[in-house]
Order: sequence, then structure tokens, then C-alpha cells
Amino acid sequence: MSTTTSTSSGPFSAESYFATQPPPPTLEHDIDGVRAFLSRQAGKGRKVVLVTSGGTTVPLELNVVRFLDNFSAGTRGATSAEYFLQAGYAVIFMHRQFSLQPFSRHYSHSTNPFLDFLEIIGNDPTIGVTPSKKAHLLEILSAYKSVQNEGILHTLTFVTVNDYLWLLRAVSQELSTMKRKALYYLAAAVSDFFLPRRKMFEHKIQSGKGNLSIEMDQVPKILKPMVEEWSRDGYIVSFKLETDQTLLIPKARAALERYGHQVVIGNDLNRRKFEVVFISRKLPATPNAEGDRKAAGGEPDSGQASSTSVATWLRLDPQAVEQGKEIEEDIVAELVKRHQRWIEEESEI
Ligand code: PAZ
Repeated sequence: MSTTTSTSSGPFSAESYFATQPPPPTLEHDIDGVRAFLSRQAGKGRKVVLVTSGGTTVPLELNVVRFLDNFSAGTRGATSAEYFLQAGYAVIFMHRQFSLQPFSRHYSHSTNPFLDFLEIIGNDPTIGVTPSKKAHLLEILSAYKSVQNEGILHTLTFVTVNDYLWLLRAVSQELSTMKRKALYYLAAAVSDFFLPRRKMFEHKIQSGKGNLSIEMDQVPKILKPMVEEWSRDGYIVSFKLETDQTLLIPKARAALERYGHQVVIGNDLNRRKFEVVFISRKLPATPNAEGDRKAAGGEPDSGQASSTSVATWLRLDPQAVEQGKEIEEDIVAELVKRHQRWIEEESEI
């Protein structure tokens, strides 16, 4: 069994992708919601961040039984969303269905089941919270309720890479109306390969006919149109995941040079909870620019031979991680500073 036909027209561009792959049925409804959310935030003068989170799937069949998945629990995105909310941003949280979400992530069913926080009290039983867990629960619940009351968190879901691409384009286009007040934080783990609709099996792939070989097409490089067309004034931060440490800086730097956005955050799969590297453009060699670089803790990207980029490492002490410190707090704090400078630069132009 094989689907080894390749596209006669060559690799998909973003344009040919959207011309041939169908939008998810909920797209219009989702975008109406985003539009209403943004108009409320614009009225209050808030900065808005789009956080993408979780992994995308690539279904092999139209009636899906089997699919490929990209690794991501959604921790980075859900945790960062909380810190952006704390920093006063309104957040559009676009995440893989059933991956971690802000606030409820603290009570994930696998690591911290919420039933363990509850107690049955009395003969005419009622429910109470385990005393030792009360303070933490109260803190999380208060933050959650206050975000709900202020209406500053809007949630969207995707499952497949196709859902993700259509949603990302539409949300980015809407968010571009916020100009420099928009921040894009692309932490989702997005498949590099997919099966175009015309190559997908209709029904469950049957075994018994030998090996299965499937040739997938490359997902178009979506950051390019995002930077050049959809979100031209926004501050765009992408993530680069590697498992080979030696590739981290070169690959992150190549992405920055290729797409020309503001920051690539590189992270190694096994070190991502306590170490990330920010790659950003080197500022022109003026005394002020040098001051800015030092203020941001940046070091020239030496050794990795770049005359155009700066690598800034953020590291946490393992002890601090054990005590509950989250690296996303520092990532977000650094980005909030950089985004603010970006907004202020505009008024100097
Ligand atoms: O969701 P998580 O905390 O388990 O993992 C986060 C991450 C490693 C997926 C993210 O930090 C990241 O690198 N996203 C981009 C992945 C990519 O290169 O496509």
C-alpha cells in the first residue's frame, strides 16, 4: 500500500496551500469571536498577545483513525499565558484541544488530579478542600476569576495542522489591527509535513497488504507571509525546538535571518524547563544600541559566527526549578520589556 504520488506542481506555497486545502468548518465563528474580543481590548488600550500552544496532528484518513502528532504538552504556552495576563496583556490562547490551559494546568489530571484536593465532610456529606491545599487553590482560583471578570482571556482550539494554519492566518490578520500593540508568541509544535486532502485515504487504512509507505508534502513556511503580509507591525516571537544542542543556535539564527521577525527562542527538548536562548537582530553599532544590548543581557552570538544576531541565554538554577520557579516567568518578563521598547520606537520614528 502506498501513497507515493508527489505533487506535480512542486512544494506548496502559503498561497497554493490555502487555495487547495479546506478551511475548518468553525473558522468564521471563531473569527467573529476574536473580532469582538479585540474590539473590547482596543477600547481599553490593552496590549494583546496571541499565544499558540500544543502540538498539531496530521490525519492519514478523512474518517480519522490514525494520525501523526507533534510533541507538546502545552506547558510552555499555558504557563506563559498566565504570566502575560499578570503583566496586563489580553491573551488569545490558541491551543491544541485537550492540551494544558492557563490556571487549570495546575491541576492536570496526570500530575495533580483535582479530586485529591477535595474531601468528603460530615454524615450528611458535603465537599470541602483539603486544608493543606487551600492556600494554593485560593490563589489560582482568585487569579482565574479575576481574568474571567475582566474578560481578558479568549480561547481557541485546533487539532490538525490544517486547523492551525487557517486559524493562525485569520487570527493574525485580525490582530494586525492592533499594530505594534500586538505580540505573537508561537510556542505550538507545528508539523513540518502533511498529507494534502487529495492524497488522504477516505477510510481506515487496512492492514494485510504489506508495508505502508506514505509520502508527505512539506507544510509551507508560514512565518514568511505572516511577517511580510498578515502581521506587518506586530512583534513576532517564534520557538525552535531541537534535540541536538549543537543545532540550536544555528537553526534559530537561520530562522531569524530567513523570516526577518523579532525573536527566535531556541530550546532543547531535555533542557527546555531551565534553559532557553533568545536570538534577535544585532542593533546598529551606536552607543545607544550597545547600551540596549547590555541592558537586555545580550552577548554577541560569538562562536556561532553571526555578524547580524545576538544570543541571550536565560537559565534557571535547578534548585529554583525544584522549588517551583518557572522559566516562562523570565521569558515573558524579557519579552514584555522588548515589546514595550518596540512600541516606543514607533513614536520616535
Ligand atoms: O508544550 P511543552 O511545554 O511540552 O513544549 C514546548 C515546546 C518545546 C513545544 C516549545 O517550547 C517549542 O519549542 N515550540 C516550537 C516547536 C517547533 O520547533 O516547532
